[in-house]
Amino acid sequence: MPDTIHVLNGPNLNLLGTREPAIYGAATLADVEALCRAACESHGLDLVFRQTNHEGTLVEHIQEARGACGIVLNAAAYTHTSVAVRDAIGGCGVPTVEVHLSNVFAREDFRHHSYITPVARGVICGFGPQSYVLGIAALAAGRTKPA
Ligand code: CA2
Repeated sequence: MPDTIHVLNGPNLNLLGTREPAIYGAATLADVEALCRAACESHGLDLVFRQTNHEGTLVEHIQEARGACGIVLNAAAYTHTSVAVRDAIGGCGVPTVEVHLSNVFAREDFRHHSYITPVARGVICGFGPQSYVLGIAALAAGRTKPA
């Protein structure tokens, strides 16, 4: 468990690669998972990769990551709305990198505010699926080595 990264995805990300390719690219969520799996393998880490369209389920996925070495979180629209997701991250004690496929700061004003950022270790956005790979690398680099 301490050598596991949880990559958690929020609403509508199951549709990746099927619509809005100009914003989100052509990769599917399965493609993103494959990239994350390869990145974790290269760092000697196990991967749990999950997606949900439901806020409460995302909170449960965060709670279930307790004891992991890190969370890479794309909370999608809940980034901009959810105190519950923020509280779950703040309370779980797992270093979390907030990621976004798109550059949220180059988009609508309502995407400039994140409830997650204040409780995240850092934020990576705008690099498509590579945002996830960079998030995994950041967590692997900051990992406490076992004694
Ligand atoms: O850029 C990101 O990764 C976002 O987290 C994606 C969210 C958006 O609400 C955030 O502001 C930024 C939206 C995910 C919806 O993904 C879709 C993918 C294909 C088709 C429709 C939606």
